[in-house]
Amino acid sequence: MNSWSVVCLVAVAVGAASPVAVRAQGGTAGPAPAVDPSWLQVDTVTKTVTFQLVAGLTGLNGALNFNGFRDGGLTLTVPVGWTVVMHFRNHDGMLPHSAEIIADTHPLPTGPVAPAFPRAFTLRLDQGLISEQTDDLRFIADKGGSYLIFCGVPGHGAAGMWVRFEVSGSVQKPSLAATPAGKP
Ligand SMILES: [Cu+2]
Repeated sequence: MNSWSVVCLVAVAVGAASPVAVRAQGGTAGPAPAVDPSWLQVDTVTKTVTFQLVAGLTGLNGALNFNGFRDGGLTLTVPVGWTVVMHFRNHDGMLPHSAEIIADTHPLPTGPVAPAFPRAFTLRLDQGLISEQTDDLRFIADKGGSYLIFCGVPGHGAAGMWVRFEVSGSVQKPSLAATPAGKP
């Protein structure tokens, strides 16, 4: 490559950088969220699954998301009978958030409802936990079925702040996967 073409490439790269950066900050069509395998830890001896549940991980949906996913776009599946530990953390610098496991219902509740399993909810479900506060959900997934991980702060869940939680009698190991977003 001669020196002239190097100069041209640099000029193109610099010229392209600004509009791309502006679009990314606009946030309407950011990159598709990715599942981070480190969010899930599986202990097959004690049959315990530990999940890092992060409210407002990204700016998606005005930070009304869990781990960067909204409207059921992420599904945690666990075998029936396993112990589930969710380490909840609110990463949103602006809004309080909470989390609870609820039945898969439509329409979505507008605020906190009874959890589907005992202790399957964070403190201050209604008011939410403020930025960088943490709490643990710990329960036994002893009933098969489809559930939601839902933010109980009024309006948040209905605005898309929920992902899916499946308790399955036909899987041997927990898994975490991106799933089609949509209404429950
Ligand atoms: Cu919330």
